[in-house]
Amino acid sequence: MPFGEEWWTTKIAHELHTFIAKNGLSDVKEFFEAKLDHWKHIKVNIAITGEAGAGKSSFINKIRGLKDYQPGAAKASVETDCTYQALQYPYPENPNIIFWDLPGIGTDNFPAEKYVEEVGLKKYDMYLIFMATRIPEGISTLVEAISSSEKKFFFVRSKIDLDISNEIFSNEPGSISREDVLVKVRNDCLKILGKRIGCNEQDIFLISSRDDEKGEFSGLVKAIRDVLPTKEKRESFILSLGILNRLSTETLKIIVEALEQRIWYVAAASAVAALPPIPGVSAAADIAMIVKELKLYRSKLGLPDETSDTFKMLTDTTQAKVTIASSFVQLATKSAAWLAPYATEAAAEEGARIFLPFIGSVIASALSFGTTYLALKDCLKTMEDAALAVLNEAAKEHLS
Ligand SMILES: Nc1nc2c(ncn2[C@@H]2O[C@H](COP(=O)(O)OP(=O)(O)OP(=O)(O)O)[C@@H](O)[C@H]2O)c(=O)[nH]1
Ligand SMILES: [Mg+2]
Repeated sequence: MPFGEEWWTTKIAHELHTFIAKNGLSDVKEFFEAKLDHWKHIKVNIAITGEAGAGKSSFINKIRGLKDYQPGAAKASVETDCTYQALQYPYPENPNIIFWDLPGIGTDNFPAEKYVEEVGLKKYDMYLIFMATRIPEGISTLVEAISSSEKKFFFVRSKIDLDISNEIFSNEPGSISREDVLVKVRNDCLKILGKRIGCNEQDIFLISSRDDEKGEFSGLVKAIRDVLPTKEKRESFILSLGILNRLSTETLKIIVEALEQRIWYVAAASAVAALPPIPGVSAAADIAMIVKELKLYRSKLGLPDETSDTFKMLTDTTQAKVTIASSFVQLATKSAAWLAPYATEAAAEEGARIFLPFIGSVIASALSFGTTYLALKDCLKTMEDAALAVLNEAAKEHLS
């Protein structure tokens, strides 16, 4: 099914019908355009809590793409309990995504009962409970309170890089791997947490805020996305990720998924306007909207600018991939003729016709819809391949 089908059965289709019933067909384009920008206005509140000194502030800086010493970073320090009140740290790329650096639990300042009362747990979308070398005091009280608010939480065992170095140092060379250490630490956590609060393996993430490769940082990003309560919050969280967090293949895939889900909206918005067909293409398309979306792909996938030092350090093959991927934006800006092959493909697809009864009432041209859809899908794939090639080179560089 080239055009997917899931979309029409979701609540968006229902919303669209309601919108048309109320406003008629003339503003349908605005409906889709508003959907495309909606994620920028959605608030996501993520609470970071747990053991004092476990690495909460460092994680907040890491996920926001900031170094501990940079302006706006959360204060990270070897002194324990350096966070005394709930402080908010918005994403640099979207101030609506806020990480709340809560005080460490179980210190003299914050015994568990007082803690739950003071931090006001209900206002957050989900919780990360940090621990380092021990299970935080008062954890059962905290978990009970979070569970009763029907929100999701994960345990985060940070500083896994230190465990890996320590185990490698204490064992015969080559006898213990990163994976062995992860299994060992996870089992240790499970033994204590499982007994105390009935926690499962998939609720625990072992991370390093120093070194992505050593822990499960991208797995945690994906898990946070999956437990956010609405599709809008999930989209907003992923599309707002800082540049540093695009530096893993797993995270890149998650971002591509979020971008793919937008293609229906762009294709529909581009096709409802009843624009005159582009000469030589036979279909119509809203070029300004397509260019805007292609620019979003380029920035969200972190494709390096061709004048940047990063680009100059790439191999010829990867440079060529990045150049082709980036050229879509210029191509689309200069002339719409590049859409012609997609229009031919769309005309040959049965998929668009299946949706004609619905499309016919809303969209001026199913052919325009199919053309934009296939063009964006292809461009996104090419940009993803280029971004992966850049990542692979960066990984090789890191290892050498
Ligand atoms: N090696 C390593 N050190 C870390 C990691 N995360 C944090 N640290 C260090 O651990 C110390 C405490 O980290 P913080 O981020 O301040 O811990 P916190 O949980 O915010 O502490 P409080 O706010 O006092 O509760 C700092 O020296 C950090 O640099 C990690 O993943 N790996
Ligand atoms: Mg802190």
